[in-house]
Parts: sequence; structure tokens; C-alpha cells
Amino acid sequence: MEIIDLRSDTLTVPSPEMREVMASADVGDDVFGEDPTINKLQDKIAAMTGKEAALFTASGTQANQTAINVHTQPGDEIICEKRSHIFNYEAGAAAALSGAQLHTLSGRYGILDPDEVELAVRPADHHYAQTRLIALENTHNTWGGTIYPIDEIKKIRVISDKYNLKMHLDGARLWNASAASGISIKEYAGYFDSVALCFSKGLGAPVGSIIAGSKEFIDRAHYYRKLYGGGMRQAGILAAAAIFAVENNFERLTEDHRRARLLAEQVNQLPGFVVNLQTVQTNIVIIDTSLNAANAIQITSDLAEKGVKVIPFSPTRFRMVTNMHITDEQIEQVIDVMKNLYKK
Ligand code: TLP
Repeated sequence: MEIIDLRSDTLTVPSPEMREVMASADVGDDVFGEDPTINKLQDKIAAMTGKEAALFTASGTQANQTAINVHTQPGDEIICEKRSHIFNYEAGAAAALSGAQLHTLSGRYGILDPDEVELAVRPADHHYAQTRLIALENTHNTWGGTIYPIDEIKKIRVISDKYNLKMHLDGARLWNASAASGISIKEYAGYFDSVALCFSKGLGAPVGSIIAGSKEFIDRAHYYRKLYGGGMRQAGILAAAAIFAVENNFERLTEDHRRARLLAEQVNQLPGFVVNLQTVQTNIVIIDTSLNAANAIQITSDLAEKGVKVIPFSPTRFRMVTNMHITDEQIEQVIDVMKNLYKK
């Protein structure tokens, strides 16, 4: 049985061409700062984001959490969205590693209301935690890959400046936001003090993320990455894959977006499955099963038996993600499987 794996874009595997550049990469000891391919990647991303410097990390989680530790002191508060990755899927790291407290706000499709952000900033009174950081996610994963409108980012930046707060962007999928909106990585990054980007999602590299910011920020980030055990040695092999991924697989993300749209529109026509098409802006499709006799957990296992893998987010929601290995034919097959399983 053919398996169609729509659980995540993290499932992408390196192509033969990517493996070739990995095999021939120049390497050195990066803990000594001597890996030429890592240095090249860091310089490239610093230039792309318009920041002074960048630091390669093992994962998106390590990138976000390193940034959080640089920006905060124990007891500080971070404003973020209720369904954000840093709050839900990073193993409680902000509390465990930085001693920071997360102040979550509900956003419309993951997008925070600037007025609510301002209201959430704690007064300068010793009863309160000190608000230190605003962390946004673009695209917003669990709201369906939604793109942060640049005007909302600007408004939130005005608030952060007013209260002297730092801003961090979890841009694990900023590539998708940029490919879909036409707004450059540099423009998005310009509103943030630090930006995390992943190479191992839709771009198809096997491992690796990066954070970019000022020289001073990256210098401190280096310390925390080491503290977290993230100092890697001849990891230029991985940086070579990341460079290849940015150069070859960034623009093609619009194909994944087109397929996600196709999938969303067709799933939305099936009885008992509802997709809010407004949220389908990139490569993620969230399906609501509240109207279905079966719940999302059951549906996940029914689909898996037919070779279609998806991820349940709750008893009433599951996620499908397109990536470079998913074809138009497979989208049709998924729809057929769903039609046959849930005939009315
Ligand atoms: N997301 C994964 C899971 O952890 C949910 C996925 O399959 O989507 N920020 C965002 C917005 C992410 O979606 C992810 C991974 C990360 C950070 C963390 O990246 P890694 O897995 O490299 O630590």
C-alpha cells in the first residue's frame, strides 16, 4: 500500500543533489568557529534577514529557546499567542531553561490584536512580572499556516518600542510566508530583534535552524547554545544542505501552497469535514470534524489504515501538510480515500 504522509513538512528527505553537496562540503570545527560552510550559511542568512549576525542551531526549538534565554531573565514575561509553538510544543522550555513566564493571548487565526498586546504589557509595579518580550509566529502553524499581515507586525512593533520590549519571530516557516506574500525575509525580519528560521521543514534539509540578530545578541546566543549542548563540530555537512535548500527549494514552496489549497477545497466539500478556507494561505490545512460522527482521533486511525497519515490536534481537529514529496495525484487519492470511508 502506498503511504501518503501528510503529517508534516518536517518529513521531507534530502534529494540526491542535496546529498551530493553535503558529501563534498568543506568542514572544520565549528566550536572553534572554523567550519567554512557553517560560516557561509550564517553570513548568507545574516544578509538575507538584514541582521548583523546569525547562528546555526540543531533545531527550531533550540533556535527559539536560545533567543528567549538571551532576551529574558528568570521571572520575566513573554507575550505570545495561545496556540503558539513556543507555548505548546517546546516541552515547557521557556519555563525550564529561561525561568520565563508566558502570557498567552488569543489571536484571530493566530494574529494578535495590537490593542490586546498593549493591554497585556504589565505595569511598572513590583507586584508584576516584568514584560520583556513579544514573540510572534509566522506562518502560524496550528492556526493553519496563516501569514502575519505586515501592518499588524508594524503596529505591534510600535507597542514594543513604546514599552521598550524586545520582539522575537518564530519564523520556522517564514519561507512560506515570504513565498506566498511576496514580502521579503528581510522586510519581515526588520521588525524583530531576533528571528528563527528552519531549514528542515518545507525547504527539505535534514537538520538545522538558525537565529539572526545583532552581533551582541548572537554573541550571547552562542553562550546559550553551548549551555544547551548545541555546539556542533563538523556540521558544515548540514549547513551545506541548508544552503542548498534555501537556494533551490524556497521559491518552489508556492507549489506546496497550491496543493494545500486544492486539498482544502476538496476536503471542505466532503460531509462532516470543515476547513476554514480563509486560513489556508500556505501549506497547512486544519480540518474541523465537529460535525462528523467520528472524532478526529478515530479519523486519524481510519485514514492511517488506508495509507493516509495525518496528525490529530484535538478530538475535533486534525492537520494535513503538503510538502515537496506530495503530488497532485496523491491529493486526488486522499480525497477518494476520504469519500469512500465517510460515505453519507
Ligand atoms: N513544528 C512541528 C511540530 O513540533 C508541531 C511540526 O510538525 O509542525 N516553530 C514552529 C512554528 C514549528 O512548527 C516547529 C516544528 C518548531 C518551531 C520547532 O522546530 P523543531 O522541530 O526543529 O524543533
